[in-house]
Amino acid sequence: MARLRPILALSTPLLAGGCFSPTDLDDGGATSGTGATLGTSSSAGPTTEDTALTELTGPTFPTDSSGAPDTTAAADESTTSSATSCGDGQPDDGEECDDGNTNVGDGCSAACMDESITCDTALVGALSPFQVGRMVADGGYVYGVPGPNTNADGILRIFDATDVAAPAPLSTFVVDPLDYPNWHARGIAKGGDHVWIAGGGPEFLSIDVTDPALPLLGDLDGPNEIDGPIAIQGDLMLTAESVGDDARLYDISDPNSAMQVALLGTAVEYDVALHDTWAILWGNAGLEIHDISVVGAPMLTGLVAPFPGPTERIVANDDSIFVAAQGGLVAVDYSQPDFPQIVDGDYGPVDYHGDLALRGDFLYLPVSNGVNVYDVTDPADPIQAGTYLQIEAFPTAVAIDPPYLYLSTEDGLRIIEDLPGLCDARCGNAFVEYPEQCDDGNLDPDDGCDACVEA
Ligand SMILES: [Ca+2]
Ligand SMILES: [Ca+2]
Ligand SMILES: [Ca+2]
Ligand SMILES: [Ca+2]
Repeated sequence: MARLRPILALSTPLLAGGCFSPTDLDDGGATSGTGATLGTSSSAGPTTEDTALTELTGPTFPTDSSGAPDTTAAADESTTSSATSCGDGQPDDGEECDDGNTNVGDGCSAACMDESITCDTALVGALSPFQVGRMVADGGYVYGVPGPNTNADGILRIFDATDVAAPAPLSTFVVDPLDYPNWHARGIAKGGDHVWIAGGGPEFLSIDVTDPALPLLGDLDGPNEIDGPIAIQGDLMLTAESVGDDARLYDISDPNSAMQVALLGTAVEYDVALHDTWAILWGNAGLEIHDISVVGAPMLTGLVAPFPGPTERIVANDDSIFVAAQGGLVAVDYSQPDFPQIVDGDYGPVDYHGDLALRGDFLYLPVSNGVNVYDVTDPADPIQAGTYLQIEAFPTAVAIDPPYLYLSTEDGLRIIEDLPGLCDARCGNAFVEYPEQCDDGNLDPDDGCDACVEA
């Protein structure tokens, strides 16, 4: 079940540009074969593949004392062969493997790509119990707070997932409960070495997690008895009140001394987002889009109101804002920020969505037993790019720290890898990965599948 990271780590240099390019490769074939013998995969035929690849690391290609393949014996052949030498039994530059043939389905494709390395979604780690309602993940650590849907305390919990196969609780941080008896941390964000939390009690606080095992108080403002969301982008932090009537923009270039630079918003705000020069608020007044290109003088530019609510979470990219609402997902096109429009898009069955994640044009949408992934390049025409629906519990929070997606569910933490947007398709590995239309294992353009596009 668990797949070894060294396999994908090796493949990383191959991924730029999406499809296979022989010039992108160094001589990683033999090492790749070694990795494949250690891992397991749900792709077709791993057993025979592993056997074939194991042979590559054996006597056929002895290595010298430095571990590099000894290519002396094949030198004459190499100098006389064409640029395409896949199938000659020699793992040349540009080949991940070469099993001496150009057959597909035996572990080494006709393009000499390792067929066991695929964007084949897998659960790689789990931890239970794991009680958070909002979380961020960064550098192998997961930071969680109770969030809006639990009646829990104001404790920040930090988990060590540097070994994704064995995530474990690491440390906790809590403000003095005598000072803040009803602290209910709702929002969490991370910038640099600090985690920022918004919640009842302090308006916000920053926690230095340079050493995640020893979280230290950075800054604290309040008490304002609010229960709000929070967003960070660069040196800016935006937080809001869910019982008050404004949102506040802070300069956090000194994370131990946040400076308020602007007030914005016109109503109770349930969630906030920062993207590029836009501050986006969702609240009683609807969806507000503020231009913060002059941070000290934000300007309300666009408004969508009234809005179907209530809402738990908003996320934004260059053109779109996605709103996780009770009743389903709503997409708003704000490519014209002064004229934002709700767009109709089919984002699967109407479901309750507690959280959302967005990475580039890929939207990760928790559903009742897992997560769906959509390519939202056109928010009105989302393309379901992948899915992981093998969790018998409802996800309450989601976070991304590539190459992993972290899901907090009713029965614990799940760590999932190789979802679209986190794993780049490789044309020629004989495995159809989004957005490929086909992959016949070769790079031959004249056989109906050319560059993984159906001819
Ligand atoms: Ca070769
Ligand atoms: Ca082969
Ligand atoms: Ca492929
Ligand atoms: Ca082809």
